[in-house]
Amino acid sequence: MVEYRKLHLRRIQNMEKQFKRTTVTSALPYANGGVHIGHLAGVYVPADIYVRYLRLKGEEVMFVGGSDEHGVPVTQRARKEGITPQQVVDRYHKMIKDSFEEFGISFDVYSRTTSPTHHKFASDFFRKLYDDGKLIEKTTKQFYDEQTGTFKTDRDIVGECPHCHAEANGDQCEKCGRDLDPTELINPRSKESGARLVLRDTTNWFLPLNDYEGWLKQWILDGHKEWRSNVYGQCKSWLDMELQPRAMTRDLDWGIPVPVEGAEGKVLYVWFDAPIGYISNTKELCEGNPERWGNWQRWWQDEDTRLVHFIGKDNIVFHCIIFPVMMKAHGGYIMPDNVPANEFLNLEGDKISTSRNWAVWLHEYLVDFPGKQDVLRYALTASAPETKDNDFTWAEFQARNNNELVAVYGNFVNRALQLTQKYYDGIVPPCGTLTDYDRQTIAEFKDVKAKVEALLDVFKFRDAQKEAMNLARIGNKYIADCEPWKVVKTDPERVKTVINISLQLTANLAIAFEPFLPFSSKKLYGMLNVEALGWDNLGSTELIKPGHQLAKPELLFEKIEDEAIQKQMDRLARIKKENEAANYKPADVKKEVAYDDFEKLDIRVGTVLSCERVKKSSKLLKFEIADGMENRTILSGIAQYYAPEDLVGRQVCFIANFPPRKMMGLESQGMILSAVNYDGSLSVITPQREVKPGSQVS
Ligand code: B3M
Ligand code: ZN
Repeated sequence: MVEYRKLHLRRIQNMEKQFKRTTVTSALPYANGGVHIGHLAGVYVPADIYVRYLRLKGEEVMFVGGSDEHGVPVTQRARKEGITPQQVVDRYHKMIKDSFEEFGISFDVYSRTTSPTHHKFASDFFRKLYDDGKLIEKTTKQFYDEQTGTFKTDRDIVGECPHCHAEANGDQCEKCGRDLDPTELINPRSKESGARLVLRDTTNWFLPLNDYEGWLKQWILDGHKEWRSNVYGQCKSWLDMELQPRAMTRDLDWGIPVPVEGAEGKVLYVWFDAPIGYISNTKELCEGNPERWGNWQRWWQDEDTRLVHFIGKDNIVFHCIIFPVMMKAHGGYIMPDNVPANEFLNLEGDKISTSRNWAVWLHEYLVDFPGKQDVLRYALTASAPETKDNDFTWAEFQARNNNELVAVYGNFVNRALQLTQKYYDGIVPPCGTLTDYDRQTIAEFKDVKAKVEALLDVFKFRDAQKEAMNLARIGNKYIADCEPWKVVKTDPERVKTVINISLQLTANLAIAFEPFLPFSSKKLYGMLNVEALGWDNLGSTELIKPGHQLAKPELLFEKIEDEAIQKQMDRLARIKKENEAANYKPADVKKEVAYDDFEKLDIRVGTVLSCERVKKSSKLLKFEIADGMENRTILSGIAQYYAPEDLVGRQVCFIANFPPRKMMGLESQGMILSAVNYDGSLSVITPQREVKPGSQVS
């Protein structure tokens, strides 16, 4: 309890100011692919929990989302598929929007940065900075592809890494992990045409971040010490290095045209327009329903509004430094009050990667686990990467479902509802005199509201969800200790009290879990036959009135069987193999040898007369080989890759002039040749046409 009080106090100290409303944004995903569990765990589930929590408390809040539809990743995908960028974003915007809806991510607006409202808004924003002299014009040398007649951005350039000599992108080498500048690459080439690139002069507009350093230091380093340490730390390390002017325009043809005379063929930098998307999407929502939302300025320019950005850690600099400087330079905007960025979620020990398909895609998950949105929400929050990178494993997913949702939450609710059905035909019994134990139990669960709030207020979603689950643990213990199924025979009045308290606890669970597991709470309210209960009721013991008729109980969660998990593991194993095969690079060629040296080896073809496993060895097969002479025995370590009977009658190649060698007490008179596949598996070499046993290989 002490810990929670401390948290709460910290929160209150930070909130010297009382805000009237909250604008919550979550990163706009690039519309060049689907949504995977990494996105959900890192950004959208925590943002949604937070927003649902504020709404439940009756606070005024707007949840803004949308697709980021400009930028190089979109044009790359279009090129790969031979379609236009607009076709790419149309497809993925819909897919992403549908996934969010299905998982209950409750945006008030989900729009897109190709919308006319956004184009105009972002363009005007830029123009104001330009007119006010807040941008600097600079001519720099950029790589140019003479074949396509276009400038290339970092990610559209490949070349040899100057450090490890692997093939690397213009901005980073995946092999050695170093950040690169495209001018460092050896032999820089265009990803699009493969042409060698040349440097050419080009003019762009830069935001002088360095002019805002003092202000940033004061605002963040002095003013926001309460930010998560990963966020604060990243800001500090940026601010400790000297900030540089940063280009806000690009020589590209996909994006919002730069609204300046003579800037034809240039567009706004995607990281300039994307965060403005939060504002233009707000505007779109407000203009669609001004009675409900008021004007957009209320949400972005009113000092009484609190702005919170949910993002992943790779977006920290954009949301804590660049976007705030843009808004500061423009003038009139509020600054983010908090930026609860998460670290990364890995999948089965490996970094999630769209290009390697190493991900669990939401639309695929729903095919395999229909109706189980809350299970994924629960598992992802339980292992949310709040303070460090975390790992999603299917085994843990199954355990979270079976041992927590089913065995704790579901089990308690099911017992409470089933017993009411069995003893009282589903009619809520009255609560009689309380025992000390009842009082103690009630006292325990009365605390939960303060605990969950203290944690949610400081964005500790994992711990907050644990507290909600703890409520179900209290319930399970209570019912198990009270043993109503025994007591019913001796003291039926007592059972009424136990069931009543259990039902009040059940209703409390529906409230406490509502921000986390909205689908399950809805279902539970249905079984309790009540409308959703407000957050303020959390901790109350008078939520379900005696005499109230419950609906028919159903299971809240179902066990997930091993087969379903195995299917997912098989899928990942298949993807891993495909990736290994796709990335296979043959080993370097060995040092040169003279033909004479080759000639010293006597390689021959033989026919397998018999083949069997060597006892006590998992690797060795014993061959009898017809070699045109006296026949010979050869041992070969390929038992993992062949059934012995399949090799009988086949021809193989072997080295005939190795000295005999003892293995496992047997003598081997030569060596059978095999090809080593990319994954280390072996495949014996067979002549393409049958030849006489003993034929030489040359
Ligand atoms: N689309 C990058 C990302 O998805 C970017 C976020 C924009 S938020 C304004 O990681
Ligand atoms: Zn490298």
